[in-house]
Amino acid sequence: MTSQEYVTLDSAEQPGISIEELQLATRNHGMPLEALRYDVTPLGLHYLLTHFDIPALDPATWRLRIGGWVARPLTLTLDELRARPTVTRRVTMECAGNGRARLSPRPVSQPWLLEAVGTGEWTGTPAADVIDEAGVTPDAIEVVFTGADRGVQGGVEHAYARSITLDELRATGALLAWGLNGVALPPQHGAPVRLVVPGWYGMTSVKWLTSIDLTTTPFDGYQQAGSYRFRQTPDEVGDPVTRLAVRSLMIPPGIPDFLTRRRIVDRGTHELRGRAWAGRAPIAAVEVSTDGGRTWQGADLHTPSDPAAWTAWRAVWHADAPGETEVCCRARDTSGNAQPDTPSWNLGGYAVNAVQRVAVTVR
Ligand SMILES: Nc1nc2c(c(=O)[nH]1)N[C@H]1C(S)=C(S)[C@@H](COP(=O)(O)O)O[C@H]1N2
Ligand SMILES: [Mo]
Repeated sequence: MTSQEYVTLDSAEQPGISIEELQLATRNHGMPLEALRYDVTPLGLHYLLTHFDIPALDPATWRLRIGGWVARPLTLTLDELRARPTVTRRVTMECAGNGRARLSPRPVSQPWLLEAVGTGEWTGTPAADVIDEAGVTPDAIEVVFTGADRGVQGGVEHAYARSITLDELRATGALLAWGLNGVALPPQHGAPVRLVVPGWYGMTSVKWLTSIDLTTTPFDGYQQAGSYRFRQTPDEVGDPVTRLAVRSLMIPPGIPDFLTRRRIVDRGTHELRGRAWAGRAPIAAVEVSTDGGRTWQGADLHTPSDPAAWTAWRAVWHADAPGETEVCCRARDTSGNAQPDTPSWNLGGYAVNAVQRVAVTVR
């Protein structure tokens, strides 16, 4: 069954959020959209997604093992890793499930509305260089990154692990990161060391790294083969979820109503501001609509501080007519990928990047 329907949360047909979903939502917070004002998301405002429990790793005894199809398996301490060439990059990270909570039927998982995004200033060393030091053997095609956190999902007990092909790993400039926004990685973001893969959905950026293994066959762990695939039915194999779909979000204008979050703005001229990002090509354009999507105007773009970081945009809104309206934004990238008006449904609720719509009362 496929439903393309997109409902709002106050619709009578939308079944309520379950206690299980609430349990996940209180553990995994989003970035309040007013924090789109910061190019680098302040610590504590970056979204969080942790499948199991945050593990306790002692930086003094922590080791990173690099093995599998390598010529010289390595075991590195944190000090040895930190002594390597250091890179700091601004990377926009987004959870693949961002936007799934408004799908109907709603995929039961972390019920993200739109806030599962943030931009960190990540400090680390290129993952490909460490792997090259271990010596990639000719048959190796993939790199499996394993975290210290364990749990059961889909009936399978496993440590959180994801793979990426060697070619993609090199192309993205992925980092083994020990720093975030100038401080040591906080526990919730993967201390002491995590992977950060620019341009890819967050699930690839494995936290609490313990091992890196080169393989000659595609990885079939739960988080790779059982999850993060575009499927309409559970028995399909489905294409894997990979790079970030193009998306723009705005700082909700005016002031909110506490419970409904409906916005209230005074008649007059307002600046609409937000950010846009895409994992396949740079942002080419952002447009805003202040009449619910009937007419659109171009926004001014600001060149991103890093190719992997979001693009700031702004537009002017002359809010002349009192009453109810919807303010919307949409982006497209230089390859012509654009945000759809309505999302396409998939079983996991991945890459749901439809146009953002914010209900506003002009008074
Ligand atoms: N070890 C481990 N790594 C993980 C996860 C996890 O649960 N365990 N969650 C992934 C997912 S789905 C996302 S979206 C990002 C979130 O990173 P953050 O919590 O630092 O924002 O981490 C990824 N890395
Ligand atoms: Mo995620």
